Amino acid sequence: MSPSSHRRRTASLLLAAAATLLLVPACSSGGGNSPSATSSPASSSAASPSASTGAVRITMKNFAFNPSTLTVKAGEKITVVNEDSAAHTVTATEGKAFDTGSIPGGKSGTFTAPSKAGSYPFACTFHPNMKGTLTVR
Ligand SMILES: [Cu+2]
Repeated sequence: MSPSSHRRRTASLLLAAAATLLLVPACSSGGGNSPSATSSPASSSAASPSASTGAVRITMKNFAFNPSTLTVKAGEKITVVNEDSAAHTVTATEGKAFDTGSIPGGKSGTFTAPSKAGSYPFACTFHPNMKGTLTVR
């Protein structure tokens, strides 16, 4: 009767710490103040008038969803970009409403919003503390 299950938990904590260490040196850009003296051009119609498809996007970075809460239209396609080195998923926590499956680090995936209006909590199946909420209207 030895409680050996405790060892497993310690091992996974070590893994998580190692993954965090791997992530740290990734951010090397920045560079402080860039001398952008250009005043924003007035009346720039930069955004294309049509092409609203695929505009909704979730980025995964530093083990978090960004944005973590978002509102989309029913059946809208959502692009998921994984900027971490670890794999992530976007998985509905209730009712299997949607699931991207595993998205490897540096890759992207898509899923389709449910056709029924409501609030859909989601999480990463690998990192359950990565959470968000998708609202369908
Ligand atoms: Cu994850």
